[in-house]
Amino acid sequence: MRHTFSCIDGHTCGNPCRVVTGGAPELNGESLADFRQDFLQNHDWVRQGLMFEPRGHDVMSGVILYPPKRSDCDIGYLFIETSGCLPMCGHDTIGATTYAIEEGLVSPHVPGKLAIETPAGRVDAEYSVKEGHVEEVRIFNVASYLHVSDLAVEVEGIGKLTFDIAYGGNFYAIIEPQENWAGLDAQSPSELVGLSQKVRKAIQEVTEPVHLEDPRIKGVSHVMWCDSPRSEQADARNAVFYGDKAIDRSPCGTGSSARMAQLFARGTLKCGDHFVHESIIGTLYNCKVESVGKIGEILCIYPSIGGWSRITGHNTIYIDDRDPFAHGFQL
Ligand code: PYC
Repeated sequence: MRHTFSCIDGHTCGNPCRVVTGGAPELNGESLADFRQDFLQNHDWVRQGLMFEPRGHDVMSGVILYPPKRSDCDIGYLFIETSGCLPMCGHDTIGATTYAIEEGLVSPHVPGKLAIETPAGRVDAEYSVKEGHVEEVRIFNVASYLHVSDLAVEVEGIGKLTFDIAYGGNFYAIIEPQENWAGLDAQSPSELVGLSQKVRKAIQEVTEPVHLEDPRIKGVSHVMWCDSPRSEQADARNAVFYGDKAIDRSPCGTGSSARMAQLFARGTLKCGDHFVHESIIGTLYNCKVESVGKIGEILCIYPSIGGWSRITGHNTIYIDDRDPFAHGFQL
């Protein structure tokens, strides 16, 4: 049997975004968070086939569009990438919103605004259109907070590394330049991948953060390496490691949210402050601490992230059961 998936391919500030508009499985549950569980348990071959080689690659990432389960949302996004299904993904939300609007796949209740159900909760987007194309998207992300600060791990071949953990839709280990890590320019991107694999494993062995409200969201999946900016427009630069071998080419939406939550908790950022984050390839997100709240006793921020995305093509992808690599492979 041959399974056919209609996809729109593109990239957000350099990072790939494959949006699946047709062929996706029907899912069970009362929310996109339930859909994520059903998909992972019963349909994960779809993700593997669309994300892994030979149809995808190590950095591939995307979204499957679903009608929302929440009555206050216009559309639902299920995130797929090489490591699994993220609760939330910033660059994919900017991408899927751009493509869904440009291709007329959704009718927002309020023009210029899209209410999105994600597995991590409701995310809102505002977009501007010029000559039929979406110029920019600003996403209003889920509550983001510092989980813990000043943890340390001993990493073989590197020594002691200190880090904070913050949540911005995924849990991030946030590592700043220090005695045993000189910063982003001290190694090549492929060396950074190798370093990140070791560091994330060491961190996962010592701690497993669990989301304050949804215990299905847990564990440090991403490592954010921080540095000072190269661009005069930026406040900071980062490289986010995700999956097994990926460094985000965009400035990372959920990572920027986590970083702002950390800087807010430290007193470096205040409510209303802007924060421009630069990626490893020099693309920028214009972020802001929109408001402040509490989850239980924990102080959180509501960040927004502004960025752009462009369609690179339409892609009809086949997964043929006779293909020995129907479900892809990873080296
Ligand atoms: O933009 O949130 C993001 C993201 C997560 C992983 C790659 N990009």
